Amino acid sequence: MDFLIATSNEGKVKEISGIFASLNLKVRSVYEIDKNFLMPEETGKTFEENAQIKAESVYKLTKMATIADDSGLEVSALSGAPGIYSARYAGENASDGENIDKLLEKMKGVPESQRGAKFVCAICCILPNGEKIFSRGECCGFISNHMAGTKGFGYDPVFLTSSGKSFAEISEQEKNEISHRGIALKELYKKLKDVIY
Ligand code: ITT
Repeated sequence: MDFLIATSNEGKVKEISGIFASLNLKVRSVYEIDKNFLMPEETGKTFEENAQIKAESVYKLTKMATIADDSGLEVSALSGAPGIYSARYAGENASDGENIDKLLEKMKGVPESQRGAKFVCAICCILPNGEKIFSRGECCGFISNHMAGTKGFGYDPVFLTSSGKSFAEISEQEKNEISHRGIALKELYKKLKDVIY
């Protein structure tokens, strides 16, 4: 079965394609079907609600198997912020760099022992018959006080894994093995196996 990915984020397309290829599933971006596709407004209150809104918008248009990812960073010292607002932390249409600058500013002076954070990823998959399958992955780490590395996307340069390296310093494959997205997609695959094979 081929899947459409409902996202405008190239970093997600790359990672999801890589993980799905390793599971022998094929994915394409919705923009291959409709280059003018407009992502819906994310009006949900949870990662799961927003993932469902994105998946439904593509499913309604195509009636094809669709997956959408809503994800973000929850920082303990900031009471879980930026959370579902991670993409727009520094304002609507903020760049990754602007979001990171705001995060590092907010975390100024926070001691190392209190810099814990986790990435969360909720996936909503809709099958051609309309059945919905959800999965979630979380990955714990720390917020650095400076950027390191050039790989990945989003907050990767300031998210430290237990090895002390940032997500932007490790290979995509290494990230996929431990990341919130890798965990959520592997859980989705387990659920899908019962339905499509
Ligand atoms: P779509 O809604 O079109 O999928 P988006 O980038 O707006 O794209 P989200 O609304 O899910 O996606 O926002 C996710 C935010 O969390 C965004 O700022 C990402 O940069 C960040 N994020 C999510 N996963 C990440 C990861 O693996 N590494 C770094 N940042 C990540």
